[in-house]
Amino acid sequence: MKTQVAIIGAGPAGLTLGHLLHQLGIDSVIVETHSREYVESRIRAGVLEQNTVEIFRKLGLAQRLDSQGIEHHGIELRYENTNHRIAFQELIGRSIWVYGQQEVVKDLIEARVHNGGTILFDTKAVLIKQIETKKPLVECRDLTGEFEIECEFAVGCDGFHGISRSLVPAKERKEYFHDYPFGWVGILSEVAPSTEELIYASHESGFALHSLRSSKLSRFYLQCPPNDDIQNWSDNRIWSELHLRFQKSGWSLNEGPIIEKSITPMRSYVMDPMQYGRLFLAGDAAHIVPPTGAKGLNLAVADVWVLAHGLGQYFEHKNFDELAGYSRICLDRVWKVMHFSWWMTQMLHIFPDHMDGTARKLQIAQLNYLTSSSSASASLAEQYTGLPLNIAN
Ligand code: RFL
Ligand code: PHB
Repeated sequence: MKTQVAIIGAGPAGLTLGHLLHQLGIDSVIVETHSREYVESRIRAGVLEQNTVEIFRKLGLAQRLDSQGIEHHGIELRYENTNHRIAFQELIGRSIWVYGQQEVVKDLIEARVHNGGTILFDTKAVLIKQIETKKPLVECRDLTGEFEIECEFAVGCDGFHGISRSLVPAKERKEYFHDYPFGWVGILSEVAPSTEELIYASHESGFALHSLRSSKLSRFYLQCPPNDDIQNWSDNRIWSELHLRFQKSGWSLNEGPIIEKSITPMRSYVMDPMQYGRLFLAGDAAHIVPPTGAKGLNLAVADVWVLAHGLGQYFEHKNFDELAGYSRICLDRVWKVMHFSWWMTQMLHIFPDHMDGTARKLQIAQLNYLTSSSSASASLAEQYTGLPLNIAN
């Protein structure tokens, strides 16, 4: 098999890249180790930045997003039994959209199939060879056996547990790991949301987040100890912690059947550079951030936006300059987003060494400043709704 760009992974990064390249007339093949059903049902992100929505609209991929996604003009910060709204539209004139990652993935796959683009499901990339040459080879395995994809560029969009990153020689890369001393219990419940906007709650018992997927489906997260077991979280315990952490007089939380629950570790990772030879990395394959800033999917889309532009320049004008700047341009954004995600996380969670009381007082002071200063609120709004997208710097 032969193509211009071989893409490993049919998550948001790989699928969006496939569409961006298609629009530029560049041929690509996407290989995905799981089945279509599996990738379409994986419950993950829920918040899209305005930039991400605009890219999907430009690609003609936003019909369902525009009819079923919910535009939000702000978020609520809740602490000490009080609600404080950060009004994105009033502060900076921008919004976010609540639309589940699996819906994004469904839309992108459907449009790819409709455009006649190739996605090989149930096909694992086992090795990418010759990345230092002009003809990389992706070695794949499916149910029938092994085969190779000959390409001009290989792009690792294979997530945090993929193979691509490890193919960059250790001496050529620097890695930045951070583990946070807690995780998140995430649940999906068949119940009408008790709020119109997302609520980020900081409580002495730990962080909690009220998100949603539709008028009938609510999504919640609760801070839990690191390496906790989901067996420790009965439905009763989950609801009682949610009531406690969101408590505010005059407000009540609707309960309903819990249809999914799992635990996510909280950590961050960055690999620098995000390219080696003719192998490029995008999305979670190159970096992950704690989900408190709702940034992972959006960062993946921002990466491939830059990459597609560089590949466009290369295939149209044989100009390698933009591709050569890929890593530098992306990492500038990645570190700003890492900082935002860390900042939201440290402000809202209870850390195990917060026992002396000073750290909590400092958190409350930080929250009081943020919610009373329009400059500080605008800074949060600017980062949450998405920093401008640069394709060159
Ligand atoms: P993905 O989505 O992990 O996709 C990678 C794909 O590659 C496939 N793969 C392979 N295919 C072939 N051969 C191989 N050898 C392969 N190895 C792997 C995998 O099967 C998979 O299909 O990475 P991508 O595309 O970079 O997208 C990243 C996002 O999925 C991720 O950043 C977000 O889900 C993070 N995230 C959030 N991001 C947001 O922007 N907004 C949010 O509100 C938000 N909330 C979240 C989140 C992540 C969470 N968890 C579960 C970590 C909430 C949570 C709880
Ligand atoms: C979600 O709806 O899944 C979600 C929302 C906001 C976050 C993280 C996850 O910060």
